[in-house]
Amino acid sequence: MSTSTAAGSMPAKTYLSIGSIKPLGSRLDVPDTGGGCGTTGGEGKASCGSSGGPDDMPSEIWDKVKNHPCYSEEAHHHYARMHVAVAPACNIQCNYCNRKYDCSNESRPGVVSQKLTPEQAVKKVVAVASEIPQMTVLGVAGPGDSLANPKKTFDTFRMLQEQAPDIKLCISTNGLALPDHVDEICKYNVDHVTITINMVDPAVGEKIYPWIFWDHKRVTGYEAAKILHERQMLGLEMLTARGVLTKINSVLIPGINDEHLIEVNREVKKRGAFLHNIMPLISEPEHGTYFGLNGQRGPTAQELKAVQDACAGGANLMRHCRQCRADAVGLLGEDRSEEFTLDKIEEMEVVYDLDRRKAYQDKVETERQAQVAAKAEALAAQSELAGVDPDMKVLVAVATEGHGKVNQHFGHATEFQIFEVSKDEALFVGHRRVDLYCQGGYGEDEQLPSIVNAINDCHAVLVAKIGACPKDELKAAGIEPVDEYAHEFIEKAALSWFAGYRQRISSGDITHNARGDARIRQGAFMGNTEAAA
Ligand code: CLF
Ligand code: SF4
Repeated sequence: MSTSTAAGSMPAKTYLSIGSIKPLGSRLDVPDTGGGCGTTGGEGKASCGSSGGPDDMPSEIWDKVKNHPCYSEEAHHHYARMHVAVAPACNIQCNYCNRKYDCSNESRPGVVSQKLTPEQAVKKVVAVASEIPQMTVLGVAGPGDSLANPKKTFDTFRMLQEQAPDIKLCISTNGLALPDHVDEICKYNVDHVTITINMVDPAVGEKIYPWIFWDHKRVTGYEAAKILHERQMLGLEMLTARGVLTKINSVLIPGINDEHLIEVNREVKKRGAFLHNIMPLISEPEHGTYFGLNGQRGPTAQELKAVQDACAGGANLMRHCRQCRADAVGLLGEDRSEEFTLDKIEEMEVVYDLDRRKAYQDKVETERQAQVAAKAEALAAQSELAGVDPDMKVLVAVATEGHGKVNQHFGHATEFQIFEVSKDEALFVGHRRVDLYCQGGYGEDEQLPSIVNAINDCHAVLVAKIGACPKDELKAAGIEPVDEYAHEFIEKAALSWFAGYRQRISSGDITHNARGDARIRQGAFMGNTEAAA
């Protein structure tokens, strides 16, 4: 691990702390020129890229995003993605990355189980696609940088296109080599490219990147950050000009680029980015990263949300990212990679049946339409109530295992989805990882405080079922456990609960109190543990 003197130096420019960011609801004054929704998505929507539907954007864009779980929040409840770890090398060093772990651009810090050759990767993708018909996207996202390994990345895409033409191709890159590969990206019909952009000012960048490998030599400090910045902007502009959808990932590093990310949002929107995904820094000391070893902390849930909210009105925001492993398989909140090791694939009978995949996806679309209709119905039922602030917004946590429904037992949840509910909207705003409460049939009371910490900013938790003991403890912590909407669509359930909550306030049964902050859990999420199985 390289250590950077630059990372400890004072900034040339000082940015405000997260605490001084504009409050919820304030909007950026962004120019009308340039991309984002203006050229590639729904005009002027704060989050149309991530949560919008066909009415928000041109049909050709909707066709590209409607079943991509990262580019459409709605899709992520129904469709899966997979990554193949064919790109081990990297051409830069980030202070939040340890080479032993997955690329932090796109990954939780957890070792990749198996690095793959392109041939092995294609075999794995076809096997997964035959087992999981809702798997619609293949991404190359590390464990290094996809474009620092261009031959392996593009060989994989070329072979896959021949064998499974219906699967969308996606890459994630730090952007340094991007301008050199735009032609190939277009040649292989890669419709979705993620660029990790943490700064648009090299003075900020030199605190994040100790070095880059450029023009056959190592470049350090301000000069390195300047080159990286210029290449990222050029690559983004080239992709926009060629009609490729781009998503910008930014790692929020408190005290280094927090308020600066608002400027990043503004600049990438100007250059046509479709989505901006602001992710929390993960920096546990045991990961061995420069930041982790030097006490750089990640943001709290409120700090992350404050920056995301301050960017509303700029480039469309993605808030449902799970910071996946470079070999992740499944829906965004789950990881089924263990089911598809090379050994297991050898024993599987693989039948790639395009018609079966299509039939399954048609069923998913029907379910999705029902979800949209249920939300519209619940919104129509909201009304003004005497004595209740019409602008009231609260957060609710939801236990779900997919299909857009409240369909998971409290004790089986390894994450809760967080929705911000008002009388006008039920908006997905994030997720919180938690330790399993139910350990092999009995409740683990020691886990409860950490679960409460993770959803401490929520007024209610919606679950399919919950035992008496956690119910009492949640109530004592001021979080209302709700199981009466089991197996209903999430937004409808959240809005129905909220209508009742407002009714209780209006009738004087309860008083509305603000909630506290919540902790974003650091570290690797390993999917289903033995206890869950
Ligand atoms: Fe993978 Fe990334 Fe493509 Fe998605 S992930 S390469 S765009 S298919 Fe998605 Fe995972 Fe977040 Fe990435 S949830 S880390 S944004
Ligand atoms: Fe690590 Fe990815 Fe940064 Fe490379 S680009 S140093 S692999 S986080």
